[in-house]
Amino acid sequence: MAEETIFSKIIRREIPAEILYQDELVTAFRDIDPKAPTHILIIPNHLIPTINDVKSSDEKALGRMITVAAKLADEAGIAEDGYRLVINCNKHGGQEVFHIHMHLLGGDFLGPLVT
Ligand code: DGP
Repeated sequence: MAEETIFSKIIRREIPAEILYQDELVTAFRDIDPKAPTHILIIPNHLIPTINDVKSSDEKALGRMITVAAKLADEAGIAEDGYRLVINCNKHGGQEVFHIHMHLLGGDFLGPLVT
C-alpha cells in the first residue's frame, strides 16, 4: 500500500491550496513554487505513486487530467500561444512528490527543456 503524500491532504482540503478545479476523478491547484507565469498541478484523486504504477483502471482519471488541463489552459488565456504538460517519474525524471501530477506550464516562452 503506497503512502499518502501532501497531495492527498490538498484533495481533502485539509491543508490550504489554491484549488482551481475538482471533480470526482481529479483535482487541480496552483503549484506552490511556480516555474512559469501559469503553473498548475493536475492530479488524480486516488493515489498513484508514479507513472510506473499506472493500471488500465486508471485510464479514466488520466484522460480527465488532460481534458482538465486543456480547460484550465483556456481559462488562463494561454491556449493559443501554447503551454507544456509534464509528468515527472522517479529520480531521473525529477519527481519529488509520489502522487502522480501533471504540470501545466505556460504564460511565457518555455524554451526547449523543462528543469
Ligand atoms: P515534481 O518535481 O514533479 O514531483 O513536482 C512537485 C511539485 O509539487 C513542485 O513543483 C512543487 C509542488 N508542491 C510540493 N508541495 C506542494 C504543496 O504543499 N502545495 C502545492 N500547491 N504545491 C506543492
